[in-house]
Order: sequence, then C-alpha cells, then structure tokens
Amino acid sequence: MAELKRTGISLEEDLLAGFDQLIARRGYNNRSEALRDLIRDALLADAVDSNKPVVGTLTLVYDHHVPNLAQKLTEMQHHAETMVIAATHVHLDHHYCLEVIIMKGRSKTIREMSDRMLATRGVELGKLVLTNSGAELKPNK
Ligand code: NI
Repeated sequence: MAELKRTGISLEEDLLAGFDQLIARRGYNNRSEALRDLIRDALLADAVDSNKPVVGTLTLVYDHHVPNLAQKLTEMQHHAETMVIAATHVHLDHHYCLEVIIMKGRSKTIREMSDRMLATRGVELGKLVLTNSGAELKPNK
C-alpha cells in the first residue's frame, strides 16, 4: 500500500452533514475511507470513459438448448481482442447455464465484446461490471 498523505478540504456545513449521514448509513467508520472510495470510483469512471485498461466481469445466463449457442460464445472468447483471464460455467438447471467471464483489456474493447455476447440469441440475462485495482493496469495488447 502506498504511503498515506494528509490533506484538508473545506466544505459547506450542510454538505458535510449530508455526507456524514450517507457514510453512516453505508457503514463507514470514518470520512477518510469514505472519501478514498469516492475518489477511487471517480478514477475508475474516468478510466472507463477514456478507454484505459480495466478488468471486466461479464455474467451471462443463457438457454443451452438454443442450437450452437454455447459454441458461439466460446468462439467469441477465443477470437476476442481482449484477454479472457478466466471463465466459469455453472449448469443452473435443465435449461439454463450461467457463465462468468473475466477479461482484461481496454474498456471499449471489453464493452464491445460484452455487448456482442449479450446480444446473441439465447442469451437472456447478463451484466458487465468494469473495475480496476486503482493502479494503472498494463494492457496485454
Ligand atoms: Ni451448462
């Protein structure tokens, strides 16, 4: 962990009161940790907006009875311009499979790949979550 630096900020009283109420509801013990998390969120949003390297976790739920669907989804991962780090498959029930795919790459590439997979016929639910470690991630390509 990097060395901590102290800083002071000036806020309007009611803004600070609102902030204290918010962080109490969310279970923070102090303002510093809450502020650090807000700053990390802002930096992540900026990384995503500016197509920087991030990690993406794509969750898919699909009907494996749709012809060639599992094969199509596998092909997409093999041919992706982004790096698939890991994929986990769970047979949910008679019809449905859950797949969680973890990718590393530029945010735009990961989004495009995820949108293609989510738009494939037979994929019924899904969500992409983009994140990073807070440090600048090195792209693999
Ligand atoms: Ni399955």
